[in-house]
Formats: sequence, structure tokens, C-alpha cells
Amino acid sequence: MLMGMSSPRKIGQVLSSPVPGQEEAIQGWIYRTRSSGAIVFAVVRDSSGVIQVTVKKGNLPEGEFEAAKSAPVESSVIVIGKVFEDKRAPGGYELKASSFKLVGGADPFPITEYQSEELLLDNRHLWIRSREQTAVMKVKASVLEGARAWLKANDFTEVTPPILTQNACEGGVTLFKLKYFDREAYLSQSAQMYLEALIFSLDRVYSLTPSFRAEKSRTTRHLTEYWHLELEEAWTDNDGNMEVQENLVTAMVEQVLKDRQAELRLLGRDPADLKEVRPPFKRVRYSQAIEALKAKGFDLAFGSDMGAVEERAFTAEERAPIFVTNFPREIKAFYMKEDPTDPATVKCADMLAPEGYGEIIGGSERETDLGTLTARLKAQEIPLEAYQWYLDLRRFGSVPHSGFGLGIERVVRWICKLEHIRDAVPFPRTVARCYP
Ligand code: NSS
Repeated sequence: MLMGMSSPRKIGQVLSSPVPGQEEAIQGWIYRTRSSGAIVFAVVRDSSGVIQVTVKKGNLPEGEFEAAKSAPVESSVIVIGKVFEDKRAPGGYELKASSFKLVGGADPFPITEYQSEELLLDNRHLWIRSREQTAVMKVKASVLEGARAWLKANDFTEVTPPILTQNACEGGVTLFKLKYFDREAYLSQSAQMYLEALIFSLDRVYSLTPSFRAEKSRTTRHLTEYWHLELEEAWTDNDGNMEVQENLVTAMVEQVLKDRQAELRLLGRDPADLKEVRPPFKRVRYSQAIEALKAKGFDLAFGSDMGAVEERAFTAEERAPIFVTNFPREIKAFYMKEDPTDPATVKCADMLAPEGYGEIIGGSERETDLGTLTARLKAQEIPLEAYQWYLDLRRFGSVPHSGFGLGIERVVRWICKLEHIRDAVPFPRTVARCYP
């Protein structure tokens, strides 16, 4: 609250319990404005909604009327006025202003109704004020809130791994390299190896950090910087870990359905679409997925990777996420444990979001045997020096354990039904863009 003001209320509060004739103070930004002669209609927004303010000459000091008349969109204002019903106004009520104070004026706003995607991205710092972007950010906050509440209730401890690292957890191709004094280091692709070290004291851990991937390809599901929720648990195999994943994702969706139905609707996502998201999720082996895709006309064989196109086709008809397990060892990371019942494959699972959205989680049981792990690193030509500390974890009380990484923006993209992942983050970082 600003000094000397009678306590302002959120626009959403005013509209949800309107008392005709009652005086209210609001503070916000002009969303739309038009005037005709002695009357100005300004739609004002704040974080909770929009309301129409009617400013009539004679009802307030002349200077304030003139200010209201000439204030451009995105000017910030404090308004006092009485509540009146008006069926044509958004929300069904308006404020008739008795005071209209301009706090910060505005230059002509660079974003008008029809704008190119590029212009919106150049003006991202202003475009994030839009109702769509605001809705996405609220949904994202609920996704994180639902995740943290579930993780706390299930005894996972949040930890803070480093971002500067000398390990390439997910391979050399997508590493952002940097000079670390006289050495080379990278921006973290994954906290996994550090989380693996932390289970020996904390059993069940998770972290929420930015991860970095120097992805050169322009796709609708890759960012170069994204928010990564990673989890690791001791004494758990891949099946137990998949149960954690499906329960966690369900908790995220439930939190959104509890608090953000209006935002989902504004984004064009019918909340009813998400009702089928409840455990257990379907489980399909990679080999079965390949057969199903071959039947759809894809030219694939055991050992082919499943990319965005295959995942889209595979999940198009689904209404809840689906697990694909037992990928071939050759196309998966060095740390995944071989499945003794099917040695060409590893004990892993990707969780694919429905309706064509595709991968949102990559997880696995971890190789615990020192000799096997060393051999896998050598086979993938990974220099062992930087991994000695990691191999120590197998030398001192090695324990069965599993974990996964979930891309927060991938989940938000699916839940909000967004075309492009960049709209799931306020300031997207992609191969083409690091500004603003
Ligand atoms: O590469 S992953 O599949 N797996 C890992 O990084 C493991 N080391 C995680 C772990 O077990 N702790 O990435 C995990 C998820 C993946 O399923 C996506 O949802 C997301 O991270 N991901 C991305 N999101 C946005 N942009 C990009 N470029 C991206 N890459 C992965």
C-alpha cells in the first residue's frame, strides 16, 4: 500500500464480492481506454483481473479528468470510485471514479493487437504483462506449488546442487562450455550426479535448478535454459521410481485444477481434458512402441531413437501421460542400469505427455557396479578423470537407487496447451534469442 491511501483492494476481490454503492480504491495499469467528450472509459488491470472505470467530467477535479482523458495504455493509476452494476462491463461491474491519480505515464505502447511473433519476443519484457502470459505464469507457480507440497509430504528433502560443473551428465554435444579461471567448465545439464551423492546422507532428495543445453535445433520443445526438477531416491528400483513420477505429476495437475481453472480456460485449455490424469499411467516397452509406430507407417527398427515426430504420433490419442520403458542400452546414457531380464535394454522410463506433447520426464535406475560403470564410461569414450568422485559413490556403500529429471516448461506447455515451449517461460532462451 502507498502512504496516505485508504486500503486498496485487488480488482478480483472487488469483482468477486461487489457491493453496489460502496467506495473502493484500486491500483493498476490501463489496459484499454476510450473517451467521448466528457466521459472516459478506462479498463484497468492488476494481477487479479480487469475492471472498467468510468471517469466523468465534473465528478472529480478537472486536472484528474484531463489526466484520465490523455493517459495512454499501460499508464499506472490509482483510482477511487463507487461500485455500480454494468452488464456490458467485463465482470459485470464498474467503478465510477471520484479520484483518478496518474502514477506513471506511458510512451506509445509498442505492442498493438496484431503483432508478429518476433516483435512480441523483442518486447518480451512488456508482453509478459499480457493476460495470456500472466495466466501461464500463474499455472506454472501452481505446478511448482503442487510438486513441492507432494515432495514434502513424501519425505523428499530439497537440496541445492551446483550449476558450474566439470561433468557432462548428458553428453558433450549440448554442453555450454566456459572458461573457469585456467580450466574448462560447463553450465550444468543436470544435477543428477550431485543428487546421487546426496542420497547417501538424505535418502530421498530433489532439486529445482536451471539446466542448460546448447541445443542448436529450433523446435517447439527445446530451450537452451530450462527449469529442471530432478529427484533421486535410495533403495528404489525403476518401478518404484515410476510410481513416484506418476504421483508427482498427478499432484501438479491437481494443484492446477484446484487453483487455476480460469487461467486454463483463458488459454484455451478445457480443464476437463486433464481429468484423466491419475495413476497408474500406462506402461509400454520401447520394443512395443516401435512396433506400434511401424504399424502407423514409420520406418523404424530396434535401436532407432524416438524423436519429437515419433512421440507426437505415439501419444496423439492419449489423454493421460504414458511411460515408455526399456530403451536399448546403446541409445541411452552411461549411468542407466542394464535390465538383467532383457540385457539389450536398460531399466529406464521416459514419461510422455498426451495429445502429442511427448517427453516430459527422463528417468532410470542407476548402474551401481563400479566395474560395469567404468566400462560404460570407457565404451562411450568419456574421460574418466572428471568422474573419479562419481565412481567413489560406488566404492563407499553403493546402494540400489533411481531418479529422474522433469522439464518444468515441458509440463507447463502440455497443461496450458501451448504451441511453443518458449511461452512457458517469461524470458525464453533459445538458439536464436538471449534478449531481453
Ligand atoms: O536429458 S534428460 O532426458 N535426462 C536427464 O537430464 C537426467 N540426467 C535427469 C535425471 O535423471 N536426474 O532430461 C530430463 C528432462 C526431459 O525429459 C525434458 O522434460 C527436459 O528435461 N529437457 C528439456 N526441456 C526443455 N528444453 C530442453 N532443451 C530440454 N532438454 C531436456
